Amino acid sequence: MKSDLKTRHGGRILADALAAQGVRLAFGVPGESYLPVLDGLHDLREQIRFIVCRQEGGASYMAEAYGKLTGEPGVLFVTRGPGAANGAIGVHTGFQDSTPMVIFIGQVPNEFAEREAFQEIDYRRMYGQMAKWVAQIDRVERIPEYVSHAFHMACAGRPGPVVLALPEDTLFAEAAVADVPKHHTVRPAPSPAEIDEVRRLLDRAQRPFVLLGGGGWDRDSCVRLQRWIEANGLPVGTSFRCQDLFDNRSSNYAGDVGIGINPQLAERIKKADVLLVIGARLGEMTTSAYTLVEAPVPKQTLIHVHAGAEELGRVYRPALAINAGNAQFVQALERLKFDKPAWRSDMQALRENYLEWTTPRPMPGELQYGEVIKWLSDRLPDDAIVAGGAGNFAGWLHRHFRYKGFRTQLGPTNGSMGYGFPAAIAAKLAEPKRAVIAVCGDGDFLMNGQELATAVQYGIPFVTLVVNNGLYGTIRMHQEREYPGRVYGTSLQNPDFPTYARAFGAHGEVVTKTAEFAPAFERASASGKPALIELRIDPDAISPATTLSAIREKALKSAR
Ligand SMILES: Cc1ncc(C[n+]2csc(CCOP(=O)(O)OP(=O)(O)O)c2C)c(N)n1
Ligand SMILES: [Mg+2]
Repeated sequence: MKSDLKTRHGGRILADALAAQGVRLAFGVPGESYLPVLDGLHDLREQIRFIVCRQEGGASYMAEAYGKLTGEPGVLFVTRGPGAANGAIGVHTGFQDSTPMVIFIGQVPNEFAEREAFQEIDYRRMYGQMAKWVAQIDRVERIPEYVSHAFHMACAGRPGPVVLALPEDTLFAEAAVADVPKHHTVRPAPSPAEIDEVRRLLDRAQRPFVLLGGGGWDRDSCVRLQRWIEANGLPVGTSFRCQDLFDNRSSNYAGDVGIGINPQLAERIKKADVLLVIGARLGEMTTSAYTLVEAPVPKQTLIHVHAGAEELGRVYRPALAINAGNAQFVQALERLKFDKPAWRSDMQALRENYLEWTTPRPMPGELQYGEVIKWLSDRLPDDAIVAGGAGNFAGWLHRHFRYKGFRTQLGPTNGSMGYGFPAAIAAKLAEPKRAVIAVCGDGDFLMNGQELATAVQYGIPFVTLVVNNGLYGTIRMHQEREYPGRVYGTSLQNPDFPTYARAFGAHGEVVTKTAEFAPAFERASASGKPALIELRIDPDAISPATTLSAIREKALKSAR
């Protein structure tokens, strides 16, 4: 049979393997270490679009965002050593965010291995803690097998990144091998006995709370779960930066359980008798540093549902641990029915509190950033994708934006700066018909501002907001609290952002007053180009809840 197969070089075998896995988009920065792959991708350019980026950090965030948005592995190509080092940020993000990704890295030829040859790194050691699996393909004829294994591994159980290193000789070598069909996504289902136990525990609950989060969700499961939760009158929250798993307009939605959590919601979660957690790991950000749920034995009766068996019992000893995929669990849950008037009245109180908590309050300065977010939340189409990064500017987004459906939010749960802008590029490439906006800080944006060149090169139109306070504001806030008045290393001198955007061929605007925002946004959207709007806010407005001066005063007072 083998004689029927065409001989191909390793790069072409790899490109064909990606096409067989259903890959449509890949991101990367080229290197001489993987020229045969570029040659293979050249042959398949009608099937797979290779998006060439300006820095591997941006490219790796794009691959991560693609994986997060579509549920299919985001594919990244980086060169050895330096490329691998730059690209690590998206891999770390993908790991903590449970995002399926497959990362291909060039490698020195096998004949030079272990000499510390030019740009040589042992990727098994380098990526050991940030990837589900790291391997090196030493034989050209095994490329299809390794790629199939990598795609299975990235999607199975708790999704995550997989790294494959490609020694140069493997790519230049030729072989006649068959392709492998597209991977399956393998996730466990709950047993009938486990679902009976869920019924028993919920049936005696007076103050239950449902918490959704983590990776491995799909649109259908979110819609069905919402229907089930609404029919049964349960209150629900979402874990840190997973706010789009439940329509925030639903009267069952009580808010996000993340940084800067509504204190009343935090209290309510602490006092829940049964906590049904679906898909969330219950990480540090979601548990307010392990205070909402005590480790290792929670006060609440914890029902923890997670697709990764290794996550169950890792921090918390649940009353009931169920190893199941979200879709499989939701399907089984639909068989249960409850009629508890007490749950409904509790839910209504939580909802009223949520509505009050998320109403923007006045902040110092002429530009009311909270009102801008509310305006966007009210005006953008329901399926618009909002990509955010890390920094205090994101606090307004978390609090005042209402996410209306699955994958309308892209954010780094590992708190990694520089994410929003490249994530928005990937989102617009993956979903060209949907509106996309990026919300960035001034520090955050410039970590990957160079990808404006990529957005312009590929003609990707979306609007980016850069919230400029001239500060690494988050760090300044902590600095003023811990060492009041001793400001150091947290001030920024910024470029003129609209001019910077225009230099790349993008549209640029600055907004200094609330009323200027709507017309600026309309102009930016109508430009048909990548567009940047700088929002110049008062640096004292450090969060939706307080000011820098108030933090400093309080810290000084308690020091006296
Ligand atoms: C890659 C990375 N580097 C550093 C940090 C630490 N850090 C967290 S927030 C922050 C400041 C963010 O500044 P900016 O984007 O201007 O947002 P602001 O807090 O001012 O709203 C820093 C430096 C981080 N989270 N990620
Ligand atoms: Mg800032």
